[in-house]
Amino acid sequence: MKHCAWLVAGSMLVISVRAGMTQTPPPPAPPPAPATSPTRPLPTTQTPQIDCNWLTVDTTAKTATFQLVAGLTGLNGALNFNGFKDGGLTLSVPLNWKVVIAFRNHDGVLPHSAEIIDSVKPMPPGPVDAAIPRAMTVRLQQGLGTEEQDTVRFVANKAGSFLIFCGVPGHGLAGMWIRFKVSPAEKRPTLTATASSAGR
Ligand SMILES: [Cu+2]
Repeated sequence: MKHCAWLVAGSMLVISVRAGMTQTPPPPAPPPAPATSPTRPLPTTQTPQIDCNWLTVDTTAKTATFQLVAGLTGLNGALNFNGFKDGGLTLSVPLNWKVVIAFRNHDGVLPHSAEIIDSVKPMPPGPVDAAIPRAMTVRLQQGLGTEEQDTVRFVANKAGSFLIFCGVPGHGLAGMWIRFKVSPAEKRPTLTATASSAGR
């Protein structure tokens, strides 16, 4: 699994790995020769890629800032967060870190929202109480319109496995959720692609 090389202590440096979010036709020329530097294996499927700019870590302030983009791609009728659906992306943070979720709705059609909820079955049909105080955008049910933003700030003061869930009715059920973990064992936040579970 690919891991982003998130910053080193105290600095706000973020190492960017450009990911192939757009699907362009293959070039007519043959594929280039392998690079001379060590490379990551090429993805063999059309799985979405993590952009390391999405997560910024400040180890001094113990703050994780996550750019959460609703409808980033057309995947799942744009019912996705950062191009992932059905738990395919997991943000993990150490217990008691501060979390800033910079939410933006990039969907040109539908409104979206986001909240951290308990991992419950079945998936709720609409907004429920947030699992962690203040871990929710405004207008959970109505959603935020195209390119509207909301910044959510909370302290990850509860260890466990949660969901980042769109509260607009039906969206979570349709797969518009990713995972959020709060771990007492982890030393720094991470963002990883995880197995999605559409039929969980
Ligand atoms: Cu939504």
